[in-house]
Amino acid sequence: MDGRDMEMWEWCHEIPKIELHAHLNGSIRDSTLLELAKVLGEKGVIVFEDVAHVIMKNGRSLPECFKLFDLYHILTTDHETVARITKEVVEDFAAENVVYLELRTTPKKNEAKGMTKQSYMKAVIDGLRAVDTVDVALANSDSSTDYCLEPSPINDTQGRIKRKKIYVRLLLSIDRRETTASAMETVDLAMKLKDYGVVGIDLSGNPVVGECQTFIPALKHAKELGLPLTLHCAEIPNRKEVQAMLGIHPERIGHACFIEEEEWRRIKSAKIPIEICLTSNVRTERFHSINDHHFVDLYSSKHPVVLCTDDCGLFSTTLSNEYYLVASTFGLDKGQMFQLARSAIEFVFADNGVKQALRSIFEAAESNAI
Ligand code: 6MZ
Repeated sequence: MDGRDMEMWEWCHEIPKIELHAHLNGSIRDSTLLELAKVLGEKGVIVFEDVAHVIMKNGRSLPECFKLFDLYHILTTDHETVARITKEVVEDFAAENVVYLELRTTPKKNEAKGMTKQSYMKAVIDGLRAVDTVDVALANSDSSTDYCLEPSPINDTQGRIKRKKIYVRLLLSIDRRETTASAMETVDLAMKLKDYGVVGIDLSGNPVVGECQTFIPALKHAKELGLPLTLHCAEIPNRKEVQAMLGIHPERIGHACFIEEEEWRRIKSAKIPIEICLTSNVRTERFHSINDHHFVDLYSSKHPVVLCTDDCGLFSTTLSNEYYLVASTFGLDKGQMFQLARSAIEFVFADNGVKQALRSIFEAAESNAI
């Protein structure tokens, strides 16, 4: 990296950013995964050396990723660990100046650990409350207004940053492997947890598994309840599924790697924002290189897009890195990059009060950044 690249790299780290597509279990620190694997290795549940090798491997196909998630879920199946990884993931995003994080996770049942979908989510919320290196603005369970656990201002009177602050909201994921009844349970749980910062529903999971008729009823149920939807769409070619998904009018879609012309027309006329996950798509071989990614066409045609990490642990990336990749690959200047980061405010699922707060954060940062 030469001096100019380094300067851009640092700039991408410094600017405020919004993360809208991050899976909790895909965002765990490698060091934490290794530590958890070591404990399970000592208990004889897994063979540590085999697992460590898989965790540290660089570059994975899409099927390998889903095998790895099954392994991650073995490592993270108790309430204490779920709370710990949530806390760490939020702290890591805040450390790179993510000011709003919509974190998604699949509520899980595990009878052996006394875990229900609801107790899993309680552990996630406990993890958010345990964050202490930065201020976390969560939804207040007593009223619809935000509260900050330690309400210190972002800037002191001289405008210097005192303590970082991050708004966090949650999306509950439905895994494509689930039954309709289980998916419905997740939607009902999301409604129940609205006062705790749950703002919508995600559909994710291995795209080669499952049939859309199993999860579509639950997504329609979410829509009827007024919960916004973001769907993993066209990670592999599957026209029938893409059409079914567009039929329920999702508020956002993720990936959109294999979309036919006709469906693009529908997406573009409805202006559905696309969550762009560059590193994830290239690592899982959806595209040969970043240069071939559809980001550039969407950006050029002014279609709403937001840069995201997907699984920053699994793919060894950060949101700052995703911004740097766009600037260095497609030659966007600082003004364009800042505007790209700021435009994501309009696609968040949080309420207008949060959007307004985010607008102020970007406005305050603009004069220093450009
Ligand atoms: C589809 C993905 C994904 O929910 O246990 N997930 N689903 N495509 C992807 N692209 C690579 N990355 C992650 O986080 C892990 C789960 O998120 C979904 C998978 O269902 C995975 O098991 P949580 O916190």
